[in-house]
Amino acid sequence: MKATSGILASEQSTKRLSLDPNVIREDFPILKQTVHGKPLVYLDNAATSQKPQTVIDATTRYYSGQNSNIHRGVHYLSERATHEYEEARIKAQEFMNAASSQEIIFVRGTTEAINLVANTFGRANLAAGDEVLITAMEHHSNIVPWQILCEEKHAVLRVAPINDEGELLVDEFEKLLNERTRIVSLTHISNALGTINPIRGLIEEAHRVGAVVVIDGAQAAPHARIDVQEFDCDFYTMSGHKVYGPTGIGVLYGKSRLLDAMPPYQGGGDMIASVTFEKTTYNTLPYKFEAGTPNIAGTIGLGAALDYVNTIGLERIAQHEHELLEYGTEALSNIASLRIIGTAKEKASILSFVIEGIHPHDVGTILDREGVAIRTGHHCTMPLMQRLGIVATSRASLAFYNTKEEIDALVRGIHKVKEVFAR
Ligand code: C6P
Repeated sequence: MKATSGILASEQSTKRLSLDPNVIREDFPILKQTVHGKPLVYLDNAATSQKPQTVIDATTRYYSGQNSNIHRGVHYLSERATHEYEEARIKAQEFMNAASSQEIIFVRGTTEAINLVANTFGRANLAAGDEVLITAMEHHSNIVPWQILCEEKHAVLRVAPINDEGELLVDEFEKLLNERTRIVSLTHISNALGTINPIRGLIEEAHRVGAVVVIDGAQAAPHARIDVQEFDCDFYTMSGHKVYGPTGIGVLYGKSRLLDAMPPYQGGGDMIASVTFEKTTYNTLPYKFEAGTPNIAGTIGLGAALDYVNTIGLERIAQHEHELLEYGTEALSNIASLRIIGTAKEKASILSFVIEGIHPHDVGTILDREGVAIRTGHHCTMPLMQRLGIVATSRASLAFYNTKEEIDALVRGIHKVKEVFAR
């Protein structure tokens, strides 16, 4: 195995309270490169975050020394792979503070997690005239599966509104809850705005009318402590690739009482207890929802990513990212004709903005020539863009390995964009 460097080495020698991104960056080989002759400034972490060497090593180790199918073989390699895969489930359970590892279902990511709930719980429990409540700031992954379900069941999709700052109007949300509300599905943190929703109170209100609550945690897992027991949510989703793990792996947490009662999602190997041509009985949790050979390497990589995040500590991550957010907000606020989109009081490290007279795609393209990677467009939140009266934004999204110097590079790049368009 590779010698320990970066955060792991420094953690072994001293327990730091504040976080030094320059130490942490040593663990991320991709960050050392130049792009168009400039040092890479990676500010597209909400789309996907970069991977520490320990995650890369864990997946390489699996393929070079353990590769085998799981839950099937009696041979050495299969037993090792199964052990590592199930260890990752325990790590995910601890990361989300789920009561049992049976409540941790491995899926491809948040998109699949929400589709799983819509297709199983939703299909089994929704009837004509029932309602599903979402919010105006949802990602398409938390809109379209419910639209499809409502169309099929002749149910009604309701949308709780937001204010111009990008905050959920909690009173309006509560007014929309009623005895027909079966499912409430909302994001913990908005990917386009950074708004942090007060999910604990919202879940409590939704439970008062007997609704089941799904929380889209795609943007929350890398930045905030997840405690599904404290939240008391019924389902919670996360994507591995946003929490420094591999792509193609994510987690659906569900209360075991609900998961037990739900029909399976996909049929195939591993999800069955017995099969005859007349009748199939299903496996116990969580395997009932994991049909076919899963993403074993990705799951093991996710386990390594969660270990890595725990080593740094979510409190320190949140503190550093908050400092970056404040620094970046002030720096961008001082740029004439730039408007920050999403100014919620409770906000994660996302800086979305528009510049008068300049299309976000042009901003992104010119910044790229400066080595600065941001995302531009509607961020898979077209209805949100409509609500805000814009078509797109430029979005810089920050991670714990980002530095104030990188925000300075973003600001210099934005000035360059403005110079180009002033000509
Ligand atoms: N948002 C972004 O750039 P998947 O693709 O399944 O891992 O996650 C989907 C998803 C669901 N909910 C929220 C709040 C999200 O932010 C995302 C992914 C990325 O903002 C890619 S569109």
